[in-house]
Amino acid sequence: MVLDTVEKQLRVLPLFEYASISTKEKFALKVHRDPKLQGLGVLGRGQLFSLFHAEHLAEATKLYEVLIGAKTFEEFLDLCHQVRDFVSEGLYVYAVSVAILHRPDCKGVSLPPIQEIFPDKFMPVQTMYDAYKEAWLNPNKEEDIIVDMQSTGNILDPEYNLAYYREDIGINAHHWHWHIVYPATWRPEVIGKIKDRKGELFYYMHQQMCARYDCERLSNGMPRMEPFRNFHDTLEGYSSHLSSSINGLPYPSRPEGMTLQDLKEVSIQDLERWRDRISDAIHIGHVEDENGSHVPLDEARGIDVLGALVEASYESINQAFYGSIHNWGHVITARVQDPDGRYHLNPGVMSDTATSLRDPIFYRWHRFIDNMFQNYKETLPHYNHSDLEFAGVEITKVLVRAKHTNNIDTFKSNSLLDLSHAYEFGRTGAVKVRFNHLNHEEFDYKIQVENHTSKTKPATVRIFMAPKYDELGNELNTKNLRRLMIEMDKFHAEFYPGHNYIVRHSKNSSVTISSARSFGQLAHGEGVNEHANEYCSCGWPDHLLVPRGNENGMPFHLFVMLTDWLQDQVGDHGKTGMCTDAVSYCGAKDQLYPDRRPMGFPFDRDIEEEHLSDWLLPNMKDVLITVTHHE
Ligand code: CUO
Repeated sequence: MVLDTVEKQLRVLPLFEYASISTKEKFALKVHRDPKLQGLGVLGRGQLFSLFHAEHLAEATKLYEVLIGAKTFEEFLDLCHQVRDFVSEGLYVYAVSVAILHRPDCKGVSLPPIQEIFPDKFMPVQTMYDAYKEAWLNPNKEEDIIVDMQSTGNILDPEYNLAYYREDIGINAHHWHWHIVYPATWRPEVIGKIKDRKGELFYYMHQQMCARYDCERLSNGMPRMEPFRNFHDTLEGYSSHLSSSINGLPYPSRPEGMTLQDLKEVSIQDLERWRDRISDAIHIGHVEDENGSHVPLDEARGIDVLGALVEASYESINQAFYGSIHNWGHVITARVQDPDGRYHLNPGVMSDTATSLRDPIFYRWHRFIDNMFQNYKETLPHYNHSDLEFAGVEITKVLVRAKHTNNIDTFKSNSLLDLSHAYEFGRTGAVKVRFNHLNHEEFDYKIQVENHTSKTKPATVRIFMAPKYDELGNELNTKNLRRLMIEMDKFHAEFYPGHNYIVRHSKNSSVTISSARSFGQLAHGEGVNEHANEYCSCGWPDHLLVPRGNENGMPFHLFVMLTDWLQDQVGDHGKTGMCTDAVSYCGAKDQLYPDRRPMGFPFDRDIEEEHLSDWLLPNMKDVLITVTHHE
C-alpha cells in the first residue's frame, strides 16, 4: 500500500496521543514482541527518561536505531505499537520522534508539539488540576473549556522576574526538539546521515540561549548571571511546580543552599577531573584521542572537536579520558534532592530537555560550559581586516521600521495550549490552558548598501543585537558585548553595482520557527505535504526573538554585517529545499551547515578594540535602537 504524506501524518499522530496513558494493546502485545525489541524496557513505564543520562540514552539509541532500520513504514508503525507499553513513556516519545525525523519514508511528516504530548512538562500541576476540575464540573461536553495558567512564585524571589522567559513553552519546546535533531549518540556510519558541525552547534546554540537570557536579565534591571564555578558551592533554590503525569510524582523543588552530591554512577571528583583535563587540553592546544595521538584544537575544527568532547557526544575524541562533563552535570544537579535514591523522588527539571530551561541553574551551568569554549576561542588570533572586510561593499544606512522608527515595542500576549491529546477528559470539546508570553511587534530591517564595484555582489547579511549598557549603566566594551550579541537573522542577498536597498521582515528570521502546527492542525492535514520541513519543530519561538527591553526604551546595538557569499557558501545549501527555516540554531536537514564561517561570526572571537565603533569596517554598521516594553 502506498500512502501519501497526509495519510502517513494521520497514522503517525496516534503514536503520540495519550503518551502518559497505557494503550489498549498492552496485554495482547506481551505475547507478540519482535525480537529486535529484546533488551528494551530496562527503563520501564512510569520512570522518567533523561537523555543526559548515559544508560537511558543508550537504551533510547537502541530503540531509535531499530525504528529507523525498520524496512517499511508499516513495520515501523508496528514496532512503535509494540514497544509503547513496556518502555518509559519519555524514552518512547524521544525515540519515535528521532525516528520520524530521520526515516526517508517519513519525509514531510511533522512531529506534533511536545507541549501537547506532555503538557505536564510545561505547566504547573495546579493548572492541570484546574483543567480537570473544570472538565468534571462542566456538563456540556461539546464546549471548549479554557483555564488560566498559574504562576510558579512571586518577586520575593528576584529570579521570579525571569520566570516568563525560563518557563516559556516555546523555548523549552525548541530545546527538546534541538536535542532530537542532534542526538548525542547519533552514529552516522550506522544511520548513514551526517550531522554537520554538530559539536560546534551544541556550543553555539547553547551560547545563544545564555546570551539571550542575559539580555533578558538586563532588560529586567537584573545583573547578568553568575556562572556556575565551583562544584562545592551552594545552589540557588527553584520550584518548578511541575508534576509528572506518568508517575504522579512532582519534579522535586530545590531549597536554596543545597550542594551537589556524588551519585553512584558519577562523583563530583570525576566532574572536576574532566573539567581539569579539558582545561589543560585547551591551554596546550590539543586533545588526545584513545590511542594517545594528538588532535589539534585548531581554527578549522577545534570548536567542533571540543563541542563533542564537552557534551559529550558519540563523536567525542576520547570519552574514557575526558568523560561527559556536560551531560552528567545535568544529571547530578537534577538528583541533588535525592542523590542515592532513598526517597524514590523523581529527578528535578534539569534532567529533561523539555524542562531544564525552567531552572536558573541551567543558564549558570551552561555559562560554565560556555566559558570552556570561550577559553578555547581566546587562544585563536583576532580576526584581521581580510577576515572581516568585503571589498567594494559599503553599508550606508540601517534602520528598523516599526510603529516608531528604530524602536521595537514588546508586550505580553496570550496563547492557548490544548490538553485534549494528552489526557482523556471524556468530552468532545477541547480543554485548553491560556498562558501569557512575551511578544513583540513585527518590524522590518531596512538596509541601504553601496556596491562600489562593477559586478553584482552576492552577500550574506548577518544581523545581531546586544544591550548597550551593563547592569550598572556603564557602556559595555567589546569583550563583554560580544558575549551578549544575539543573532537576529542571517540571509542571502544580491547587491547590484551602485545603490541598493533591501527590506527584510522580522518573521523571516533564520533564528525562528515560522509555524509550529498543533495536533489539531496536523490532524486536519494543515501544512502537511512532502515538502513540509521536518526540522521545523526546531527553532527559536518568534515571540521571543526580541528581548523584553524596558519601559523607558532600552538602548540596544543593532549590528549588521555583509560578507562575501561566494566565500561563505558551503555548496549544497538549498539542494533539497528541506527545512531551511530556522537554520541559525538548528542547521539544515541532511545538509551542511549553510555558512562556512564559524558560528557566531564575527563575535565568536575576542575583539582587540575596546569600542565597537573603532572596529567597524565599511561592510558593517552599528546603529542604536531601543526596545520598549508595554505592560
Ligand atoms: Cu541542551 Cu545542556 O544541553 O541543555
